[in-house]
Amino acid sequence: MSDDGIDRRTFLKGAAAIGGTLAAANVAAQEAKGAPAAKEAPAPAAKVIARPGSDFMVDVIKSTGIEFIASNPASSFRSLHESIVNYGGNWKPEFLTCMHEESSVAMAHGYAKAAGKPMAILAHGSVGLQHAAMAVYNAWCDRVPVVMFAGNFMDAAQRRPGVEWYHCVQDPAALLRDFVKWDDQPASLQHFAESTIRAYRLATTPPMEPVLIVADGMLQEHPVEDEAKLSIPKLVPAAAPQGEANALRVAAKLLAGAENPLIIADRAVRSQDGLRRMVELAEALNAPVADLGSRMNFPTTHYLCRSEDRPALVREADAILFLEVGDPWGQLNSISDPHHEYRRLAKPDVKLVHLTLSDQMVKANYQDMQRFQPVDLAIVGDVEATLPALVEAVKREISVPRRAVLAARTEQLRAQNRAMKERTRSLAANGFDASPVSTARLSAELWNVLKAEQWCLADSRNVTWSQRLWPATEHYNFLGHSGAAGVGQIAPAAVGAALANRDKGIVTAVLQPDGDLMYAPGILWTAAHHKIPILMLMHNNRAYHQEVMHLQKMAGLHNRRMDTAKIGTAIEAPNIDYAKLAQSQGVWAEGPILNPADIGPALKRALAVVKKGEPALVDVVSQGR
Ligand SMILES: Cc1ncc(C[n+]2csc(CCOP(=O)(O)OP(=O)(O)O)c2C)c(N)n1
Ligand SMILES: [Mg+2]
Repeated sequence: MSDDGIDRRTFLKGAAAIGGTLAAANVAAQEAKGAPAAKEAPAPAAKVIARPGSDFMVDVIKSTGIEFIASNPASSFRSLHESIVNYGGNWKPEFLTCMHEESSVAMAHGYAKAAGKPMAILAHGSVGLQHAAMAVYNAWCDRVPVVMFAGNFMDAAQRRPGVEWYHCVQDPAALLRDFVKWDDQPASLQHFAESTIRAYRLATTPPMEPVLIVADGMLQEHPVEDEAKLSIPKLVPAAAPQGEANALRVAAKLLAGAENPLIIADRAVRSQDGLRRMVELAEALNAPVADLGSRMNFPTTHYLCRSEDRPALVREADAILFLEVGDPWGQLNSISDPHHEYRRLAKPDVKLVHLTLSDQMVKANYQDMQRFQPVDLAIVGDVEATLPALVEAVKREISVPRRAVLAARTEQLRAQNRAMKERTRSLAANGFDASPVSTARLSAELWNVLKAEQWCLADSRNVTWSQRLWPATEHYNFLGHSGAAGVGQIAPAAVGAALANRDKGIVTAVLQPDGDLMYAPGILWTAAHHKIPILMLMHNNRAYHQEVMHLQKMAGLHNRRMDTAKIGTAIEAPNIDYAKLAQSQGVWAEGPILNPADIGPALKRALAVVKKGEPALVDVVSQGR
């Protein structure tokens, strides 16, 4: 520990000459929240730095309004860490202890989708970012903002010998550069201020993406030299890019004149207003909507919601409007697996319009751009920002007689919607009382306890029944999925979402796959420690089930035995006791449950815990997917 080490704050109590008022205000705010009062001052250190650069960094971070900073602690940012908790009063941002850097970033991923604004993470520039990488990639593919800071000592002459060298890196961001929107390694405090504000604005301007700022260790630990010369630029959010007016007019004409128009939405909507505009657009055209589910794009209660009929609708369509669809080619074609046979679903002459920002965010190495799909009209624009003008353009194109023609479709569309729901309900009824428990039963039991609440389901891809069957009308109901299907994201992202929803009275739940939780189960401790009320219902199929299916498929292809498909894919012998895993980390938990009749009562008890503001887990031994 260096001389000016960990105790300087309490020693200086009240004497922090510069910025003292802000510090005092923050401490007062923290004490008002019930935080413990400062302990007795220890003996003074030999040399004191009253205003380290990291205090100024905290001022910069505070100026963005970021409320939380998730981190696994590390010496490359020890000064910044100390400034956050003492100078900043551990309040906006509040330090969240994570047990893995992947958890920090995935938490921030879920938080951003639920909060509609980013939070920060803090990591070692070397080993920390290496751990964080997959979660950053998930956020990148999901177009979600995360503001990342990394510690590093750039000046080799100042590094402590030994471990600090292993933990320093010439260019920390190199590791992530293929999947962050921007990064910088500032050389001065003023540079840090400007780059942090720039990074925040870039991250939150659609297409939203993660950004990384390196906080140099010497800049953090050295005193601020000339405070009067430092300034923090004002953060002004940029207006999102809107599709060009003429192009919207052409699109509107094409859609209004189509006999079988279809809207396919993916990462389209992020607010209730956006959801309302989607309904206006669909109703104006009386066109069915297939929601691919990366966001909550359309109310599932609306008769035009036809997500499950998508292949049939694609086959019939003479015009398709893609709204920020990650994989348009994949909507029009299918490839059989494992034989790789290509089949075109759509008509050869279907007219295609794509409103998207995807062309603005392409890099060469990672292939999240998907197969190239030519379209008749490509419009560069953010869907949410463009919807009002698009709705107006569509309404202008529809004459009174045309409106009557479109209205005549309603009865058939309603009947098709009812038939779709009926099919899904009867599929869900299969094996409803089975043990291990069916995924449809898991979803139904969860709905039973959530239906009286304002609710959010943090992941809606691993088990799809909820999105297919639950009546959802609010933009916060379904948060979509990880983006890149990098496993290990669901649990921490759900905890991040629950943190964002905590003060809004929204109950956050997750159907939690076992394999996903076991990547970094310490997220349970983070939820308990920080009192984050997540309702976790384990989808414990005791397997990496998707991989079981892949092995079976390969065995079928090779005409070989299938009973070996469990080797390397089953998570049994021994079975993991998830209730104990959770309890050992301070989380209320029950299970393992085998009888489906026991799920409902356990979930009721769990909900009571969650409504008290704490996490709860119910472990159910369940079927594949
Ligand atoms: C980081 C990472 N490693 C491996 C995979 C391959 N993979 C895809 S699905 C899956 C199984 C996940 O198991 P679980 O979370 O329990 O979900 P289940 O398939 O059982 O529903 C794995 C390992 C991946 N997608 N990401
Ligand atoms: Mg599993």
